[in-house]
Amino acid sequence: MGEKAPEMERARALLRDAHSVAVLTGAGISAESGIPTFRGAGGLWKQFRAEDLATPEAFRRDPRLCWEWYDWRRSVLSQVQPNAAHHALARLQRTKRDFTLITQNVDGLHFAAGSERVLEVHGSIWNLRCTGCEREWTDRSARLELLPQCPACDKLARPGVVWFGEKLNPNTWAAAERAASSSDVFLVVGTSAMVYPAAGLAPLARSAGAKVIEVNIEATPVSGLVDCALTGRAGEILPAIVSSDQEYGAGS
Ligand code: BV8
Ligand code: ZN
Repeated sequence: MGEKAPEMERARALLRDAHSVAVLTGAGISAESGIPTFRGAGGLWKQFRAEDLATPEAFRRDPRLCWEWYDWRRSVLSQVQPNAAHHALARLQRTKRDFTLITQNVDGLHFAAGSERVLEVHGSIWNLRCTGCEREWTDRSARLELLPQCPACDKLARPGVVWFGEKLNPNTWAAAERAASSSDVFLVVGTSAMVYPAAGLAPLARSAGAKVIEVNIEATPVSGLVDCALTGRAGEILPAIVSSDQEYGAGS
């Protein structure tokens, strides 16, 4: 750990002593599971960027191209596992009375690692939603029959995610804001902190009095406001700062 040791120790102590913890994760926490991040090197698909495809206009213009991207991502995700960072957060949740995991990721890897009640503020790639009757369902098949239709009304189905320009689910977002503003410690892991409103959660937590810890391989727009910036891979840092404390409520 070298020069990181004091900062790591500080982060470990902050997490250990916290009563209520909120965590925000982005694509960087899944990078070590082999999932390319949005803005990193592997973030392209064919010659498209996420911002070009993850929009209602792109879906309206060419639903098949949009679905081919999502179907490819689902097939890649169906072959990967959560990594040590996902598992460390699932462990941390079990040691805290008050813990909320907020993720921008749509990959479902936090659930696969055993985290519970995860707030998926940008939805889930495993959900489909009808463009006609709004019905939503989960389909975990690695490859979909394109173009998928609603089982109830036969209209075209879309990915159950939040696209750029679309509102986040109001209940999920309100829960995320509540968690951020009532946390003692707010942990931000693997996000470029560029996508709003999720990127506003760390400043919100800090203004409400939380200590903010950031884990990232590089500096981000929120690095200037955090109390503890840990530079490095989430898969290495999270297991080191999440002590294998007594599970909360165990033995009581
Ligand atoms: C909304 C789901 C309004 C789909 C996604 C100008 C200024 C401010 C805001 C805007 C603006 N113009 C437009 C907006 C709004 C827009 C926005 O913020 N745009 C950005 C690009 C400027 N936001 C929206 O449109 C949102 N909706 O505002 O609605 C509204 C209100 C009322 C009524 C109608 C509308 C909706 C945003 C949601 C978009 N959907 N995903 C899908 O996945 O297909 S966003 C997408 O980006 C993913 O969810 C992803 O998680 C998210 C954020 O990216 P990151 O997770 O941070 O990933 P990234 O690759 O960027 O960074 C990875 C990080 O990990 C890096 O920092 C890297 O260093 C680090 N890392 C890499 N490896 C590791 C690591 N860290 C640790 N360990 C490692 N090993
Ligand atoms: Zn329908």
